[in-house]
Order: sequence, then C-alpha cells, then structure tokens
Amino acid sequence: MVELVRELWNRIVFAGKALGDAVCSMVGVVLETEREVVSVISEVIGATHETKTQAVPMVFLDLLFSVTYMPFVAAVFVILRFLVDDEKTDYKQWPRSFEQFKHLYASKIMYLPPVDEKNKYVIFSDVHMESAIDVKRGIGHFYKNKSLCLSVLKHYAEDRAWTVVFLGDSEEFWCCNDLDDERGVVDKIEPVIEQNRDVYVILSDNFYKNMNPHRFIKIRGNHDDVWKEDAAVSKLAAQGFPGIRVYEFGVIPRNGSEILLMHGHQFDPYNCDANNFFGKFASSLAGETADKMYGLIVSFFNFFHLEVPRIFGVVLAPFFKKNEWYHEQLSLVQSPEMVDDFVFHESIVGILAKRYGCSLIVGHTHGPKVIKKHGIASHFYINSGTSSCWEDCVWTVEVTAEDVILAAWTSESKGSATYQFKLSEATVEF
Ligand SMILES: [Mn+2]
Repeated sequence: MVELVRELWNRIVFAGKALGDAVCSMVGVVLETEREVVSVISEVIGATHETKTQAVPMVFLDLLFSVTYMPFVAAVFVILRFLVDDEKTDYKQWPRSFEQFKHLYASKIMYLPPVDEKNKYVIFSDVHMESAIDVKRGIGHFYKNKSLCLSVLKHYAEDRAWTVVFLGDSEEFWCCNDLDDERGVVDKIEPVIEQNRDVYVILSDNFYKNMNPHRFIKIRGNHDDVWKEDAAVSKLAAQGFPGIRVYEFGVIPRNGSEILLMHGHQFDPYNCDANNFFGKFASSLAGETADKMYGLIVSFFNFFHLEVPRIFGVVLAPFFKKNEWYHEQLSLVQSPEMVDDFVFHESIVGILAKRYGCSLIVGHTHGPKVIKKHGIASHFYINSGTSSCWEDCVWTVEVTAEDVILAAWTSESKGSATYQFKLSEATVEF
C-alpha cells in the first residue's frame, strides 16, 4: 500500500514537472517573440519608453497565471497545506531552558572552542551549491557567484585563526528528479561536488585536512537534510573530508556567553523536518518551474525598465539581480526588523534567545540582518543571509572577540568586505 502511494506520488510529481517544463518553454518562446514584436513596433512608430511600458507586462502576467499549470500546483498546495501540522515545528518541541536543550540534543550539537585571537569564526549559509544538470535545467544560482565565493574563502584562508562554518542549505538536494527516493538524492551528492570541486578543494585543503582541530564545520539545513544519513556523509568523507560529521546545531562561547547556531528551518512549519514534504513539493515542483519562469519574467521586466513584481518571492527564494538588491534589499539590512511570515517565525528566534539567555545565528531566509537584544548589547540575533541568491554578493558573519560583523562581499571588495554591519554599531533591538 505504502509502495503504491509512493509510486503514485512520484508519477504526479513527474507529470507536474513535465507539464511545468513544457509551459516554461512555451512561455519562453512567447516572451521572446513578444520582445521582438514590441521592439519592432516601437522602432516603427518611434514610441517613447513610457508608452511602451504600459499594459503589455500586466497582460502577460495575467496570461501566464491563467494558462499555466498554476491551478494544478495550487490544488496540490491546498491539499498538502492541510497535512502540515504546525505543532510539529521543531521549536514547539524544545524545552524551556538552554541546559535542557543541550541535554536533549547532545548528539546533534557541535561545541566549538571559545572565541579568542586564535579562534575566529566565519559563517556562510544558504550556498545552495547545485549540480551541472541543475545549471543546464535553469534552476542553478550559485554558479553565478562561485568565483566571488572562492575569493572570499581564499581571503579567510590567509589567516589560520578562522574556522569556516557552513550553516545549512550548503547544497541543493531538494530540486531533484526523484524527491521521494532517498537513493536518488544520495546519487546527487557526487554531481554537486563535481560541479563545485574548486569550493570543496579549498574547504578541504585550507580548512579541514591536516587541521587539528578541523577548521571547517558543517551544519545541515533543510535542502541538504540528506546529511542526516550516514551513507551520504561517508560519500562526503571520501571527497577530502575524512571523518567529517554533519551537525544540526553549533555552540560558540564568546566573551562569557554563548552563541547558538542553526540553519533556521526549525522555525518554519513548512520546511521543518516533520513537514518537509510540503517544502520538497514547493521546491521541487512549483519552485523549479517558477525559478525558470522567474528568469524569463525578470528579463521581460528589465527589458521595459520596470520594477520586477515579487510574485514568487513570497513563497520561493528569488535570485536578486544586483541593481535590484542594491536599491531594495540593502535598505532592509540597514533598517532590520523581526518579520513573521507563514514560512518563518522570526519573532520566536528572539523569544528563544531571551529564554535561553544566548545569542542566535540563523540562516534560511536569505534575508541578512543584525538585531541586538534589548538590555544586553552583547547578545544578538543575526541572520547570515546567502551566498547564492544575491547577484555578485556573498554574505558572511564574522565572530571575533572584538565584534560580530555581518559582511557583504562583492566583486568590488578588495581585501575587505564592501558592506559591514557591526553588532557594536547596531541600533535596532528585539
Ligand atoms: Mn533553508
């Protein structure tokens, strides 16, 4: 019976993907043609920029939604929504005190040496390294930032005091041809490593192999939840990381208090381990197709010099073009707020930091921010952002005894980050 349901589910997913792919190609052809037509007409009638920006995009958006597979995806979304049990979100199961938490999850926590001049930590999250096939299918993002990320890693490799922490969603395993078959996901490990060999080589050579203690720490998220499996971890171990362990939490002692590290899906009812069938559906079926369409939509709107509407950004992680993040997203980093939406309960992160008397560094949302705890300036919540979803921008969090700094690296960075948001200068409190 279970086998039958599983088989049926796989078939639905395959059918949905095939349909989505077909629609994408169709929309692509239509948009390309439209682009040509509009540009020819504009030339002929000598239209100004203003006159050609009217109406056309909205008509296309309407068309896009009415004729595509959205109704089908929406129906499955609704059905799956009813199966999501909010009460199973990780944070709802956690004990009242940090001590009890540490006791309960002892085997999942990596305790790191205290911060001092010989031990500094740099956190990267949501790198979403993809396979060559993903790039070909148009759903990869990290490859566009990879050379920048390599130069950032090289920068930290120059000082042996840095330990690199990859805080989850380091690889993209949810966009996979067979999301219900763990063997299929494990089979994606080598292609992902192959496509990003240069990244793993730096991590292994400069931060892991021959380092005692190791200076590369891996914490898993939701898109890389395959690292829960020993078979998966041994595949990673064989690629330059002998004896590696992948953790769910990290603890860094700093100046007399502690920083708790975790990816953040633990605060997300739709992507937490217990309900991740929903997240897997959203990423693998709706997300994949939306990703491809998103590229088309962005180019379409860019062509008309219009602001890109955030349709998919509500539920799916968008790839921000540089001019887009520079004008919109960066101001959200400059004036951060705790934001609760249906996929991430950020205010709970603050409540937990207060209840547990610690600081938290979390990723998952791709929205970097620094917010300090009211009353205790050395305690904080920092979101570590992403290395893959902002064009020409790699976010890191530097934890040293002097300060904690959220840093944005871009191709303009020469030896130091282009933007720095320091805990010592933070004004917003939770
Ligand atoms: Mn995540």
